[in-house]
Amino acid sequence: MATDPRGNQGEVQGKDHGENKADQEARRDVPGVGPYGGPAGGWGALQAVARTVRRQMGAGREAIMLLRVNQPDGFDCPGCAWPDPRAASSFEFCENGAKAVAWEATTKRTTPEFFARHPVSELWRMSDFELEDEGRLTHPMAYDGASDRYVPISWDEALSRIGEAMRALPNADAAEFYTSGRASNEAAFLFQLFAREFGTNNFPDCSNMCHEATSVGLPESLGVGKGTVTLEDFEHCDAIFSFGHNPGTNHPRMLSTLRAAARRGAPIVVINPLRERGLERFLSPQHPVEMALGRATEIATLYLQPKIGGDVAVLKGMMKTLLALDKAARTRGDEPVIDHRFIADHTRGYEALVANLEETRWQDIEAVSGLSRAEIEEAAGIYARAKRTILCYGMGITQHRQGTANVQQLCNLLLMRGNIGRKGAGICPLRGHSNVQGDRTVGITEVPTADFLDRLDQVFGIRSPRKPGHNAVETVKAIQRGESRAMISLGGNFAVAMPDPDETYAAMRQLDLAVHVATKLNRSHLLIARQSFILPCLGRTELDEQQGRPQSVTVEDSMSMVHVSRGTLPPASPQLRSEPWIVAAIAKATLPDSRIDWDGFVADYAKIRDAIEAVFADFHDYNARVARPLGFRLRNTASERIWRTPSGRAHFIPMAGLNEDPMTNRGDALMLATIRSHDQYNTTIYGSNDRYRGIAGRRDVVFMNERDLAERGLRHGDLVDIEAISDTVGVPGTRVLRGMTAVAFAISRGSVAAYYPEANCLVALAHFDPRSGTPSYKSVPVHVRPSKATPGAAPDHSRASGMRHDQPATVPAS
Ligand SMILES: Nc1nc2c(c(=O)[nH]1)N[C@H]1C(S)=C(S)[C@@H](COP(=O)(O)OP(=O)(O)OC[C@H]3O[C@@H](n4cnc5c(=O)[nH]c(N)nc54)[C@H](O)[C@@H]3O)O[C@H]1N2
Ligand SMILES: Nc1nc2c(c(=O)[nH]1)N[C@H]1C(S)=C(S)[C@@H](COP(=O)(O)OP(=O)(O)OC[C@H]3O[C@@H](n4cnc5c(=O)[nH]c(N)nc54)[C@H](O)[C@@H]3O)O[C@H]1N2
Ligand SMILES: [Mo]
Repeated sequence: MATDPRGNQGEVQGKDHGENKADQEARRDVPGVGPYGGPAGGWGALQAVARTVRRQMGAGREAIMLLRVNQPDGFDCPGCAWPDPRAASSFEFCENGAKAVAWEATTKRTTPEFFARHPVSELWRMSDFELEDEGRLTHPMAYDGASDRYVPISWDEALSRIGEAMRALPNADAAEFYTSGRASNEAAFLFQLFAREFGTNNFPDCSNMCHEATSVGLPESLGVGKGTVTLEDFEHCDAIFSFGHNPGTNHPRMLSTLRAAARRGAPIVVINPLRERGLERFLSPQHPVEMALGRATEIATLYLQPKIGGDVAVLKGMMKTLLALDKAARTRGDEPVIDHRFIADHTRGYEALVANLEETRWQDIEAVSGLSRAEIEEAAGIYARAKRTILCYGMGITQHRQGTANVQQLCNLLLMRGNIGRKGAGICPLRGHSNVQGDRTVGITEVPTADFLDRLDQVFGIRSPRKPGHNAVETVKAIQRGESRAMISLGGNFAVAMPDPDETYAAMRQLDLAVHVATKLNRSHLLIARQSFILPCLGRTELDEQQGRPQSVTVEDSMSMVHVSRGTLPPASPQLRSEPWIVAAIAKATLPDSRIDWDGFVADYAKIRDAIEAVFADFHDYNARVARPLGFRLRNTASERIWRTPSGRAHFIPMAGLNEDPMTNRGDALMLATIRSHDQYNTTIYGSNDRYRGIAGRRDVVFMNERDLAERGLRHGDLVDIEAISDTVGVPGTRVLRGMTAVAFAISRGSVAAYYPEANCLVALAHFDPRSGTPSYKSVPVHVRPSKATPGAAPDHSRASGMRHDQPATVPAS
């Protein structure tokens, strides 16, 4: 579709910002909503950091600390999994990385006195923002039913009660071990070792809600479950394609890489239903001259806005174009457009793909994608001319009912021109949490391979269970059925991150035991089980000393680089323990006859790395290699054109039809994507601005195309209700989000977007990709109607969370 340029002009209209004149005439004044005119980055980014830092830490501490982010001798940024540049000689400025660090290193504290003042029923009414904004947890706490409060408990007593409750479970599979992707390799390895010695493979983890479609899709296509490119490849590529991710907000350091590519003239093609500022223009705070002159770099050469869920149609259209271009080239006697040599030598399934493409009609491609054939051919032309292409993607690809198939169509496109396994080319899934990839590598998976379990058993003399465990959705189901009775969470905010709070919250309240290893208080901790514990842990930024010696941990970024992270700040409280310490302590309390030397591991984390190396061959010389300034890269066979698939070749895997969600495209339904604002980290809400989308001081908005509004008799600024169309996802029940404000936005026809986690109440638990279990957070069929909510009614935190709407913005608009 042709895009509405609104959102590209003028300034954000916040409390103290005027609105651009033309816009004022074009539409009415909606508080906290206005176009954003600047590029991504720039002075606004610096100001936003300064404010967050001041609010969380006062002044002083931050400078030294921020300088240590992503430095060889500092801690790994908890912000995202984008890799560090090779020459990490100077601090790479990143607004959202700085916010993440400031949020953890805050001087605010959630103390036992705070818990004494507020019963859980009262905490429940606080917003997610307010809960975490109390600051760092300081003491182990246990829930006391008589007073409806969390009360302080000693580590010894907490551990002994947890151990006892774990041993009282009817069987090992009644326990769930949740991991959020911040845990280090060391903590995660001990966690999976404990669970497997205990006897289960129940590892729901944040990856199940995130890149699971990648972890399932890529191995079938390429024989590895990870991206194939390195940062260096970006210096050599001739084109970059970006599908369904928003780096300006979620991987801000990637903008420097995109900027460099754009400056050397490499075309960047964006496929995204929303106009995202970071993909359009970027003003680098790293470059003083650029900043002083306000000279932003244009990022996207071609920005296509398909309908939500239209990517397969776009990809098939591009591949169809390649077939036609190839035919034409060969008729002319020119160099072929398709790499037939590569296909013959390295792949399987090409004929089936061609047949599938030939039977796909352009009129269907246009209808499903919402793009014209000419637009898709333009994108395909750029791809056909580039010798080396990198394709990047995020949640806009994975979080659909056919997320896995979606990922595989990306591989098909790349394989057609041999764009895997050579310099300057490859696939680049943008991972979420800073160590989500590493956690997987060291064994956090509900479907472990037999080889890995054999090796684990051999090294530790244990007998790991062979039965596959639960992923995140299966965990909720198992709890609902009463089969799972306990959950230990290594970080995260499981219940708020999952779909359908009505179902998920109720399930969590049925547990016998809930243990939360956490840095900050969140809503999951308030879903009280028969016994509930909060165990406060050290964060990345903090010094971790064991037996008087400072310890470091290791993490793996999105490009398989493993490196050291060492905290430097004094711990937020003397009662904090490290994650490896806590995991080992729970293991000892649960398994008195354990065969594992937990104390030895905790005394020296290098021993944990030795154990990881003993189990995984790819970690050879782990301690030595990780000691190098930038660490080392784990082997990625696909990037060497070694295909670890059953056939020993890369596979073209066609998908039937074009619809990423065959059950849900219906009549006048709109398709809703739940997305992140610029002021949040998943369920952690830093503030209520979404600067690049022109939103200030609120989160209760739904982004809509102007014509979709008009068709429904709605206007920009109207109060609306969003109702999920339940029968199409095969689940009964009503899911409504009331009292949202409709915002006219540069989003494709038929598509709407609202913020996660507020909109999670619209996502049915049963609506997920059956191949990977990834919830369809990005394709919820909905109706949008005039609201039945009472204007000014208090927001309902029993389901929707986030910022209180009547509360002033934490951070004023910038
Ligand atoms: N500051 C910050 N950084 C983060 C996070 C954070 O919350 N805050 N979260 C971290 C985590 S865990 C993750 S997984 C990543 C997430 O990073 P992203 O993958 O960027 O995540 P989302 O904000 O969910 O948005 C995805 C993008 O997909 C687009 N989209 C929606 N539906 C479709 C579709 O059908 N097709 C296409 N092509 N695009 C679509 C949306 O418009 C949006 O631009 O970021 C990580 N980094
Ligand atoms: N609707 C919708 N839902 C989604 C998504 C979406 O796009 N739309 N995205 C999904 C994705 S991609 C993901 S990854 C999940 C995220 O799901 P999670 O990873 O479970 O959620 P987070 O919000 O990252 O977790 C925040 C909490 O982690 C704890 N924490 C922070 N740092 C540390 C630490 O160092 N150690 C420990 N132990 N705890 C710590 C704090 O207590 C904080 O409250 O959400 C998913 N849910
Ligand atoms: Mo994620």
